[in-house]
Amino acid sequence: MKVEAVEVFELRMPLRAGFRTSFGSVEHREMVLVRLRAAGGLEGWGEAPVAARPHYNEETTVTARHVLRDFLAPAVVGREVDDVPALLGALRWVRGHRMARAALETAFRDALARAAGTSLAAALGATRERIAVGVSLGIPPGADVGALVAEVERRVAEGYGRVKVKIEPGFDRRPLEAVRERFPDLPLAADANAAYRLADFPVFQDLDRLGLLFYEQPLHQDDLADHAQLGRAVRTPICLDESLKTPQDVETALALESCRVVNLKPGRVGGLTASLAIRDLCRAQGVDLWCGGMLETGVGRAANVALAALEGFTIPGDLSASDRYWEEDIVEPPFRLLPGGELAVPQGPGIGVTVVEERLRKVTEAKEVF
Ligand code: OSB
Ligand code: MG
Repeated sequence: MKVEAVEVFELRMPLRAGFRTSFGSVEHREMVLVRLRAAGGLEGWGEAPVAARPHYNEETTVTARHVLRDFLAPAVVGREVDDVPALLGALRWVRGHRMARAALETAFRDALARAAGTSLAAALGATRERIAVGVSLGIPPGADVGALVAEVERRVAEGYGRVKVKIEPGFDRRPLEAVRERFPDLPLAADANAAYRLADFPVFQDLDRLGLLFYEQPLHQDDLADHAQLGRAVRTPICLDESLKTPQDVETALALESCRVVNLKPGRVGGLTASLAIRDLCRAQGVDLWCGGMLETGVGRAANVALAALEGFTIPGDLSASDRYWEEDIVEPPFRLLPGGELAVPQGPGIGVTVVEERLRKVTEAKEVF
Protein backbone atom coordinates (compact mmCIF):
# COMPACT_ATOMS: atom_id res chain seq x y z
CA MET A 1 0.00 0.00 0.00
CA LYS A 2 1.43 3.34 -1.05
CA VAL A 3 0.90 5.91 1.71
CA GLU A 4 0.08 9.21 0.04
CA ALA A 5 -0.78 11.46 2.96
CA VAL A 6 -1.33 11.60 6.68
CA GLU A 7 -3.88 14.11 7.93
CA VAL A 8 -3.89 15.12 11.57
CA PHE A 9 -6.98 16.64 13.16
CA GLU A 10 -7.06 18.25 16.58
CA LEU A 11 -10.58 18.02 17.96
CA ARG A 12 -12.40 19.75 20.77
CA MET A 13 -15.53 17.80 21.61
CA PRO A 14 -17.89 18.99 24.35
CA LEU A 15 -18.82 16.13 26.70
CA ARG A 16 -22.51 15.88 27.59
CA ALA A 17 -21.47 16.03 31.21
CA GLY A 18 -18.19 16.83 32.92
CA PHE A 19 -16.05 13.85 33.89
CA ARG A 20 -14.11 14.06 37.14
CA THR A 21 -11.43 11.65 38.26
CA SER A 22 -8.89 11.81 41.07
CA PHE A 23 -6.50 13.65 38.72
CA GLY A 24 -8.89 16.35 37.58
CA SER A 25 -12.01 17.24 35.74
CA VAL A 26 -12.78 17.65 32.03
CA GLU A 27 -15.71 19.27 30.22
CA HIS A 28 -14.25 18.77 26.73
CA ARG A 29 -12.11 16.13 25.09
CA GLU A 30 -9.20 17.35 23.00
CA MET A 31 -8.08 14.30 21.10
CA VAL A 32 -6.19 13.85 17.86
CA LEU A 33 -7.51 11.95 14.85
CA VAL A 34 -5.42 10.61 12.00
CA ARG A 35 -6.61 9.95 8.47
CA LEU A 36 -4.17 7.97 6.37
CA ARG A 37 -4.65 8.29 2.64
CA ALA A 38 -3.29 5.64 0.32
CA ALA A 39 -3.16 5.06 -3.41
CA GLY A 40 -6.42 4.14 -5.10
CA GLY A 41 -8.57 6.44 -2.96
CA LEU A 42 -8.11 4.27 0.13
CA GLU A 43 -8.32 5.85 3.55
CA GLY A 44 -8.16 4.78 7.17
CA TRP A 45 -8.88 6.43 10.51
CA GLY A 46 -7.30 6.24 13.93
CA GLU A 47 -7.59 8.14 17.22
CA ALA A 48 -4.91 9.22 19.68
CA PRO A 49 -6.91 9.55 22.92
CA VAL A 50 -4.68 12.27 24.32
CA ALA A 51 -5.84 15.17 26.46
CA ALA A 52 -5.01 18.85 26.72
CA ARG A 53 -3.16 18.17 29.99
CA PRO A 54 -0.74 15.33 30.78
CA HIS A 55 -2.80 14.19 33.78
CA TYR A 56 -3.39 10.58 32.74
CA ASN A 57 -0.07 9.95 30.99
CA GLU A 58 2.74 12.06 29.55
CA GLU A 59 1.17 12.73 26.19
CA THR A 60 -0.89 15.76 25.26
CA THR A 61 -2.71 17.06 22.21
CA VAL A 62 0.37 19.14 21.41
CA THR A 63 2.90 16.31 21.77
CA ALA A 64 0.78 14.00 19.64
CA ARG A 65 0.55 16.58 16.86
CA HIS A 66 4.26 17.30 17.12
CA VAL A 67 5.33 13.65 16.96
CA LEU A 68 2.92 12.83 14.15
CA ARG A 69 3.98 15.89 12.15
CA ASP A 70 7.73 15.78 12.65
CA PHE A 71 8.49 12.06 12.98
CA LEU A 72 5.72 9.55 12.37
CA ALA A 73 4.12 10.96 9.21
CA PRO A 74 7.49 11.61 7.50
CA ALA A 75 8.49 8.00 8.20
CA VAL A 76 5.65 6.65 6.06
CA VAL A 77 4.35 9.30 3.65
CA GLY A 78 5.40 8.59 0.07
CA ARG A 79 6.48 5.06 0.99
CA GLU A 80 5.25 1.67 -0.07
CA VAL A 81 4.17 0.05 3.22
CA ASP A 82 2.85 -3.43 2.65
CA ASP A 83 1.84 -4.73 6.03
CA VAL A 84 1.65 -3.90 9.73
CA PRO A 85 5.16 -5.20 10.56
CA ALA A 86 6.56 -2.92 7.83
CA LEU A 87 4.66 0.03 9.28
CA LEU A 88 5.83 -0.66 12.81
CA GLY A 89 9.38 -1.16 11.54
CA ALA A 90 9.33 2.33 10.06
CA LEU A 91 8.06 3.81 13.35
CA ARG A 92 10.00 1.71 15.83
CA TRP A 93 12.83 4.21 16.33
CA VAL A 94 10.39 6.69 17.91
CA ARG A 95 10.48 6.12 21.67
CA GLY A 96 7.33 6.49 23.70
CA HIS A 97 4.51 8.66 22.33
CA ARG A 98 2.38 5.56 22.24
CA MET A 99 -0.98 7.22 21.73
CA ALA A 100 0.31 9.08 18.67
CA ARG A 101 1.77 5.88 17.28
CA ALA A 102 -1.40 3.91 18.03
CA ALA A 103 -3.47 6.37 15.98
CA LEU A 104 -1.29 5.82 12.92
CA GLU A 105 -1.27 2.04 13.30
CA THR A 106 -5.06 1.94 13.63
CA ALA A 107 -5.49 4.20 10.59
CA PHE A 108 -3.19 1.89 8.63
CA ARG A 109 -5.03 -1.24 9.77
CA ASP A 110 -8.36 0.40 8.93
CA ALA A 111 -7.15 1.18 5.39
CA LEU A 112 -5.75 -2.35 4.96
CA ALA A 113 -8.97 -3.96 6.14
CA ARG A 114 -11.05 -1.70 3.88
CA ALA A 115 -8.83 -2.66 0.94
CA ALA A 116 -9.44 -6.32 1.74
CA GLY A 117 -13.17 -5.77 2.30
CA THR A 118 -13.01 -7.21 5.81
CA SER A 119 -13.92 -5.72 9.13
CA LEU A 120 -11.11 -4.67 11.48
CA ALA A 121 -12.62 -7.05 14.04
CA ALA A 122 -12.32 -9.99 11.63
CA ALA A 123 -8.83 -8.89 10.59
CA LEU A 124 -7.78 -8.97 14.26
CA GLY A 125 -9.22 -12.46 14.64
CA ALA A 126 -12.33 -11.49 16.58
CA THR A 127 -15.28 -13.85 16.68
CA ARG A 128 -17.95 -12.07 18.70
CA GLU A 129 -20.63 -10.02 16.97
CA ARG A 130 -21.82 -8.39 20.18
CA ILE A 131 -19.93 -7.56 23.33
CA ALA A 132 -21.11 -6.86 26.84
CA VAL A 133 -20.06 -3.39 27.98
CA GLY A 134 -19.98 -1.30 31.12
CA VAL A 135 -20.01 2.34 32.06
CA SER A 136 -17.44 4.41 33.95
CA LEU A 137 -18.85 7.12 36.20
CA GLY A 138 -16.91 10.17 37.32
CA ILE A 139 -16.94 11.74 40.77
CA PRO A 140 -20.15 13.83 40.82
CA PRO A 141 -20.17 17.60 41.39
CA GLY A 142 -19.66 18.31 45.07
CA ALA A 143 -18.79 14.63 45.56
CA ASP A 144 -22.50 14.12 46.19
CA VAL A 145 -23.16 10.46 47.05
CA GLY A 146 -26.88 10.78 46.31
CA ALA A 147 -26.10 12.11 42.84
CA LEU A 148 -23.82 9.14 42.20
CA VAL A 149 -26.47 6.63 43.26
CA ALA A 150 -28.99 8.41 41.01
CA GLU A 151 -26.51 8.21 38.12
CA VAL A 152 -25.97 4.49 38.71
CA GLU A 153 -29.76 4.00 38.77
CA ARG A 154 -30.05 5.80 35.45
CA ARG A 155 -27.27 3.78 33.80
CA VAL A 156 -28.59 0.46 35.11
CA ALA A 157 -32.04 1.43 33.77
CA GLU A 158 -30.42 2.15 30.38
CA GLY A 159 -29.11 -1.40 30.44
CA TYR A 160 -25.48 -1.23 31.54
CA GLY A 161 -24.64 -4.42 33.38
CA ARG A 162 -21.30 -3.39 34.87
CA VAL A 163 -20.53 -0.09 36.57
CA LYS A 164 -17.20 1.46 37.46
CA VAL A 165 -17.03 4.31 39.94
CA LYS A 166 -14.16 6.78 40.24
CA ILE A 167 -12.80 7.13 43.75
CA GLU A 168 -10.23 9.28 45.53
CA PRO A 169 -9.19 9.69 49.16
CA GLY A 170 -12.29 10.97 50.98
CA PHE A 171 -14.65 9.72 48.26
CA ASP A 172 -14.44 5.96 48.53
CA ARG A 173 -16.23 4.14 51.37
CA ARG A 174 -19.42 6.22 51.41
CA PRO A 175 -20.17 6.24 47.70
CA LEU A 176 -19.29 2.57 47.21
CA GLU A 177 -21.33 1.51 50.23
CA ALA A 178 -24.30 3.52 49.00
CA VAL A 179 -24.17 2.04 45.50
CA ARG A 180 -23.68 -1.47 46.90
CA GLU A 181 -26.62 -1.05 49.25
CA ARG A 182 -28.88 0.04 46.40
CA PHE A 183 -27.57 -2.67 44.02
CA PRO A 184 -26.42 -5.69 46.06
CA ASP A 185 -25.62 -7.84 43.01
CA LEU A 186 -24.39 -5.30 40.46
CA PRO A 187 -20.95 -6.05 39.00
CA LEU A 188 -19.21 -2.99 40.42
CA ALA A 189 -15.61 -1.75 40.30
CA ALA A 190 -13.64 1.23 41.64
CA ASP A 191 -10.97 3.21 39.79
CA ALA A 192 -8.59 5.41 41.81
CA ASN A 193 -6.37 6.63 38.95
CA ALA A 194 -3.29 6.28 41.14
CA ALA A 195 -4.56 8.48 43.98
CA TYR A 196 -3.58 6.34 47.00
CA ARG A 197 -0.40 5.25 48.73
CA LEU A 198 0.43 1.87 50.11
CA ALA A 199 -0.17 3.18 53.65
CA ASP A 200 -3.84 3.58 52.68
CA PHE A 201 -4.24 -0.21 52.55
CA PRO A 202 -6.81 -0.27 55.41
CA VAL A 203 -9.26 1.57 53.16
CA PHE A 204 -9.04 -1.24 50.62
CA GLN A 205 -9.21 -3.94 53.26
CA ASP A 206 -12.41 -2.32 54.48
CA LEU A 207 -13.84 -2.11 50.95
CA ASP A 208 -13.30 -5.85 50.52
CA ARG A 209 -16.65 -6.49 52.20
CA LEU A 210 -18.44 -4.86 49.23
CA GLY A 211 -17.44 -7.62 46.82
CA LEU A 212 -16.14 -5.40 44.01
CA LEU A 213 -14.88 -6.82 40.72
CA PHE A 214 -11.52 -5.09 41.17
CA TYR A 215 -9.66 -2.05 42.49
CA GLU A 216 -8.27 -0.26 39.43
CA GLN A 217 -4.90 1.48 39.66
CA PRO A 218 -5.07 2.26 43.37
CA LEU A 219 -1.41 3.35 43.66
CA HIS A 220 1.15 5.35 41.68
CA GLN A 221 1.77 4.12 38.15
CA ASP A 222 5.42 3.34 38.82
CA ASP A 223 4.77 1.30 41.97
CA LEU A 224 4.51 -2.28 40.74
CA ALA A 225 6.09 -3.56 43.95
CA ASP A 226 3.65 -1.62 46.14
CA HIS A 227 0.71 -2.92 44.12
CA ALA A 228 1.96 -6.46 44.74
CA GLN A 229 2.11 -5.73 48.45
CA LEU A 230 -1.37 -4.21 48.46
CA GLY A 231 -2.62 -7.21 46.50
CA ARG A 232 -1.43 -9.52 49.28
CA ALA A 233 -3.26 -7.44 51.89
CA VAL A 234 -6.70 -7.46 50.20
CA ARG A 235 -9.11 -10.05 48.81
CA THR A 236 -10.47 -7.99 45.90
CA PRO A 237 -8.31 -8.34 42.77
CA ILE A 238 -6.10 -5.41 41.77
CA CYS A 239 -6.46 -4.23 38.16
CA LEU A 240 -3.77 -2.06 36.57
CA ASP A 241 -4.33 0.67 34.00
CA GLU A 242 -1.74 3.51 33.99
CA SER A 243 1.09 1.19 35.09
CA LEU A 244 0.89 -0.99 31.98
CA LYS A 245 2.48 0.81 29.02
CA THR A 246 3.91 -2.17 27.15
CA PRO A 247 3.46 -5.95 26.84
CA GLN A 248 6.70 -6.20 28.86
CA ASP A 249 5.08 -4.20 31.67
CA VAL A 250 2.18 -6.66 31.70
CA GLU A 251 4.57 -9.60 31.85
CA THR A 252 6.44 -7.99 34.74
CA ALA A 253 3.26 -7.05 36.60
CA LEU A 254 1.92 -10.59 36.32
CA ALA A 255 5.24 -12.12 37.38
CA LEU A 256 5.39 -9.81 40.41
CA GLU A 257 1.69 -10.43 41.12
CA SER A 258 1.07 -6.69 41.01
CA CYS A 259 -2.34 -7.34 39.47
CA ARG A 260 -4.79 -10.14 38.74
CA VAL A 261 -6.85 -8.17 36.21
CA VAL A 262 -5.61 -6.17 33.21
CA ASN A 263 -7.19 -3.05 31.73
CA LEU A 264 -6.04 -2.81 28.12
CA LYS A 265 -6.23 0.49 26.25
CA PRO A 266 -4.72 0.33 22.78
CA GLY A 267 -3.63 3.98 22.93
CA ARG A 268 -1.86 3.57 26.24
CA VAL A 269 0.18 0.59 25.03
CA GLY A 270 1.04 1.99 21.58
CA GLY A 271 -1.46 0.31 19.32
CA LEU A 272 -3.27 -2.81 18.27
CA THR A 273 -0.16 -4.96 17.74
CA ALA A 274 0.95 -4.37 21.32
CA SER A 275 -2.67 -4.93 22.39
CA LEU A 276 -2.78 -8.32 20.67
CA ALA A 277 0.43 -9.33 22.42
CA ILE A 278 -1.07 -8.38 25.79
CA ARG A 279 -4.25 -10.27 25.00
CA ASP A 280 -2.23 -13.39 24.11
CA LEU A 281 -0.25 -13.09 27.32
CA CYS A 282 -3.35 -12.73 29.50
CA ARG A 283 -5.16 -15.51 27.72
CA ALA A 284 -2.21 -17.90 28.07
CA GLN A 285 -2.04 -17.20 31.80
CA GLY A 286 -5.79 -17.21 32.38
CA VAL A 287 -5.73 -13.59 33.55
CA ASP A 288 -8.92 -11.52 33.42
CA LEU A 289 -8.73 -8.85 30.74
CA TRP A 290 -10.98 -6.03 29.63
CA CYS A 291 -10.82 -3.09 27.26
CA GLY A 292 -10.61 0.33 28.86
CA GLY A 293 -11.71 3.63 27.37
CA MET A 294 -10.53 7.23 27.20
CA LEU A 295 -13.81 8.97 26.36
CA GLU A 296 -13.14 8.38 22.66
CA THR A 297 -15.06 9.49 19.60
CA GLY A 298 -16.72 6.80 17.52
CA VAL A 299 -13.42 6.36 15.65
CA GLY A 300 -11.46 5.24 18.70
CA ARG A 301 -14.47 3.39 20.09
CA ALA A 302 -14.85 1.35 16.88
CA ALA A 303 -11.27 0.08 17.14
CA ASN A 304 -11.67 -0.67 20.85
CA VAL A 305 -14.90 -2.57 20.23
CA ALA A 306 -13.23 -4.60 17.46
CA LEU A 307 -10.42 -5.52 19.85
CA ALA A 308 -12.78 -6.39 22.70
CA ALA A 309 -14.59 -8.79 20.36
CA LEU A 310 -11.62 -11.17 20.62
CA GLU A 311 -11.69 -14.23 22.83
CA GLY A 312 -9.76 -13.54 26.01
CA PHE A 313 -11.62 -10.35 26.97
CA THR A 314 -13.37 -11.72 30.02
CA ILE A 315 -14.92 -8.64 31.68
CA PRO A 316 -17.19 -6.00 30.05
CA GLY A 317 -15.13 -2.97 29.05
CA ASP A 318 -15.44 0.80 29.48
CA LEU A 319 -17.03 0.95 26.03
CA SER A 320 -20.28 2.79 26.45
CA ALA A 321 -22.71 3.94 23.78
CA SER A 322 -22.00 7.19 21.92
CA ASP A 323 -24.81 8.99 23.77
CA ARG A 324 -23.09 8.39 27.12
CA TYR A 325 -20.39 10.82 25.97
CA TRP A 326 -21.64 12.99 23.10
CA GLU A 327 -24.69 14.96 22.05
CA GLU A 328 -23.66 13.91 18.56
CA ASP A 329 -20.85 11.47 17.76
CA ILE A 330 -18.79 12.20 14.65
CA VAL A 331 -19.47 8.76 13.13
CA GLU A 332 -22.39 7.00 11.53
CA PRO A 333 -23.83 4.83 12.75
CA PRO A 334 -23.18 5.89 16.35
CA PHE A 335 -22.75 3.16 18.96
CA ARG A 336 -26.06 2.25 20.59
CA LEU A 337 -26.66 0.17 23.69
CA LEU A 338 -28.51 -3.04 22.86
CA PRO A 339 -30.71 -5.03 25.22
CA GLY A 340 -28.54 -6.97 27.63
CA GLY A 341 -26.04 -4.11 27.94
CA GLU A 342 -24.24 -4.93 24.70
CA LEU A 343 -22.75 -3.09 21.74
CA ALA A 344 -22.76 -4.51 18.22
CA VAL A 345 -19.31 -5.10 16.75
CA PRO A 346 -19.22 -3.23 13.42
CA GLN A 347 -19.14 -5.74 10.57
CA GLY A 348 -18.54 -3.35 7.65
CA PRO A 349 -15.11 -2.89 6.07
CA GLY A 350 -12.37 -1.54 8.36
CA ILE A 351 -13.51 0.06 11.60
CA GLY A 352 -17.03 -0.25 10.19
CA VAL A 353 -18.19 3.29 10.90
CA THR A 354 -18.06 6.39 8.70
CA VAL A 355 -16.76 9.76 9.80
CA VAL A 356 -19.33 12.43 8.96
CA GLU A 357 -17.18 15.19 7.47
CA GLU A 358 -19.55 18.00 8.37
CA ARG A 359 -19.68 16.94 12.03
CA LEU A 360 -15.92 16.52 12.07
CA ARG A 361 -15.45 20.03 10.70
CA LYS A 362 -17.57 21.50 13.50
CA VAL A 363 -15.28 20.08 16.20
CA THR A 364 -11.93 20.45 14.42
CA GLU A 365 -9.68 23.08 15.98
CA ALA A 366 -6.75 22.50 13.66
CA LYS A 367 -5.92 20.31 10.70
CA GLU A 368 -2.55 19.60 9.11
CA VAL A 369 -1.82 17.54 6.02
CA PHE A 370 1.47 15.78 5.44
O1 OSB B 1 -8.82 5.60 34.10
O2 OSB B 1 -10.06 4.44 32.87
C1 OSB B 1 -9.61 5.54 33.18
C2 OSB B 1 -11.26 8.27 31.09
C3 OSB B 1 -10.19 9.09 30.85
C4 OSB B 1 -8.97 8.78 31.41
C5 OSB B 1 -8.82 7.63 32.19
C6 OSB B 1 -9.89 6.79 32.40
C7 OSB B 1 -11.14 7.13 31.86
C8 OSB B 1 -12.35 6.36 32.09
C9 OSB B 1 -13.46 6.51 31.08
O3 OSB B 1 -12.55 5.68 33.07
C10 OSB B 1 -13.78 5.26 30.37
C11 OSB B 1 -14.66 5.50 29.16
O4 OSB B 1 -14.15 5.84 28.08
O5 OSB B 1 -15.87 5.35 29.29
MG1 MG C 1 -8.49 3.65 34.79
